[in-house]
Amino acid sequence: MNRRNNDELRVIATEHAPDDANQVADFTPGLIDVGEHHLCPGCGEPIAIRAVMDAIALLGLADTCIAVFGIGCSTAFSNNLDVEVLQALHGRAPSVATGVARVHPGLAVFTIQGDGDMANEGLQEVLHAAARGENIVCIMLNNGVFGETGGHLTVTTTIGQRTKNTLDGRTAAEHGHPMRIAELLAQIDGVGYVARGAVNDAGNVARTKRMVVEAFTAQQAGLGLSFVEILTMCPTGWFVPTDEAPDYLASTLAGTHGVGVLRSALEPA
Ligand SMILES: Cc1ncc(C[n+]2csc(CCOP(=O)(O)OP(=O)(O)O)c2C)c(N)n1
Ligand code: SF4
Ligand SMILES: [Mg+2]
Repeated sequence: MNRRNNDELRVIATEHAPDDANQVADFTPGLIDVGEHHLCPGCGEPIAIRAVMDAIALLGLADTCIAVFGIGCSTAFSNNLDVEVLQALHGRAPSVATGVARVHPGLAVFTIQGDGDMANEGLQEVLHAAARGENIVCIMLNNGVFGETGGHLTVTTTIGQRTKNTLDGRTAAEHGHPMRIAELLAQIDGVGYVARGAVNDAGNVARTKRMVVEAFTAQQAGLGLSFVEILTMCPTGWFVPTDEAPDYLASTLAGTHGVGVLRSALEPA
């Protein structure tokens, strides 16, 4: 496979981004079969995955990428994607991705995991993959709950956040402190890019897509592990009305897990 260098990828990304954002004809996602899925109305995960797919399409990586999914609500959505997909056991996606990337170093190998999957069930997997500098992109969809199994707390649940087993809100004294996964990974040598986005409004969706483009750009340039955490709405697991979930995300998760680029080995544009 021909690898594109940083500059070529940046040209592709900047040439397409401004116009595409305004063309109604381009609203149909290229790499998502928009047929039925059974995620809840108002769920942020399909929006986040669309941002990932749009970034892949933009960089021309659709035919040379492999997704490795963890276990969570997003897992079923992998059936809607027009890219190659592998399924990992709970928490193990970075290790599966490591194997694929080492056998096929020319591919754009990436993981999609929830916060429970990556940070509770398998935190060591991503930490060690980062320390080894595996040339993969890891995406964590962070809704602060184990959504698929009923909305109980994870290690990213914020102080005061109501979950199925913290009905009066998480307290540090009883349930421990939340962990900031992007900040944790940003300290590790071997990491080429770390950012945290969100999908609770249009501006954040656009920003998140740019982060994913940068993450894959770093991966294509061989800069080591790239990580993008994406804050997503889970109205069902949060027990909030669907239309209140975007604001709830801003007032809970985003207060602890701040949006922005935390580390980048890419040369400034
Ligand atoms: C080894 C193992 N433990 C537990 C489960 C049950 N399980 C399936 S999905 C899930 C929650 C995943 O939560 P998260 O990763 O945050 O994804 P979300 O559903 O919130 O998108 C759990 C605990 C499992 N499938 N395998
Ligand atoms: S439970 Fe939450 S994460 Fe799962 S599909 Fe519903 S809204 Fe999305
Ligand atoms: Mg979750």
